[in-house]
Amino acid sequence: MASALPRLLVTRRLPKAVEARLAKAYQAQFNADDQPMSEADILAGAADKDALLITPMDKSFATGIIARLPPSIKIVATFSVGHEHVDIAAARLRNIAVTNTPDVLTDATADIALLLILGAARGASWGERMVRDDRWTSWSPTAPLGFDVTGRRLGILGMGRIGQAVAKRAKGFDMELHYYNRRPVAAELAHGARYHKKLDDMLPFCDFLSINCASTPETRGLVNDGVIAGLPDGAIIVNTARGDIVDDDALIAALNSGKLAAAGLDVFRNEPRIDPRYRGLDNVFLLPHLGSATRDTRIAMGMRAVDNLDAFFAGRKPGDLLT
Ligand code: 8YV
Repeated sequence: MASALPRLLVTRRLPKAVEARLAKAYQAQFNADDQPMSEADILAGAADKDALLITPMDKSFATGIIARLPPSIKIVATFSVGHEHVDIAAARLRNIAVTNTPDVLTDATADIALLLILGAARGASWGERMVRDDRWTSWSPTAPLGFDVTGRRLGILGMGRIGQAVAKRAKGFDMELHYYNRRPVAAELAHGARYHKKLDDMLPFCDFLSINCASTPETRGLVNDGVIAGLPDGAIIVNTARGDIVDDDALIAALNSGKLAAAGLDVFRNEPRIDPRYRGLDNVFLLPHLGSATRDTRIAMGMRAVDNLDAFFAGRKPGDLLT
């Protein structure tokens, strides 16, 4: 007799505990070798399924696959807070529910923003390479030198959950905090940060600019030549949000000219095939999209995605419904 469990395609390997829970409650097809699935693979796997559990690397959900999904698909759960890779309007048209995984990765991602601030300012990348490559020949009072973090000014672009968690941490470094957001947040969530109604108004106050907004049509390419020009000379930009919010040409030119002292980047346009020019720069601290990459956080993200699926198939509204 056919199982009555909902049929689910999972496009990437997930933490063991998450797959174990899915295996009990779903007729789940897992991606055993964890190779990213092509659009054709996903369509083939979706053919007899009720649900899909995807990740931000499944970019075809923003570029037309939703219209071609079989009618059996009722819900797409993404293992991420970001959902720029899912065409929500197309899902609505097909009456397909879409969910994400907010909250559970806020702290881990904010921790990485602080790591980028410290790493970019203090030269963690060149320092580490100097030690590894055996190029550390003597201690010197004058070189190599980085920049202070404590007591300096931080501008937060996007004061959602992660931006707020960055502010909370930066307060511990006695930073003077500023933020730009479409709307001001409640005072207790701002951690003393001063609100700027316009991004341009905040820029002169940013010794550091932390990008924490979602990638949307409005924010793509937002950090461009003009925005960088508005920052104080020697400012530092860090990005834990999405690579496409930054104009790579503008950022790289400013890092080369010295307009910006440094940058810390955890996310990139077209990652993992990043703009190769970043690799040649000494004043960048680069990480491979580690924002949520802790064992506990990835389990929590998976469990959150399963909670959403469970709610949906139990006839309840999923907690993180986007449609
Ligand atoms: C993860 C992220 O790398 O949640 C997001 O939007 O960018 C990161 O937490 C990603 O979700 C892994 O699937």
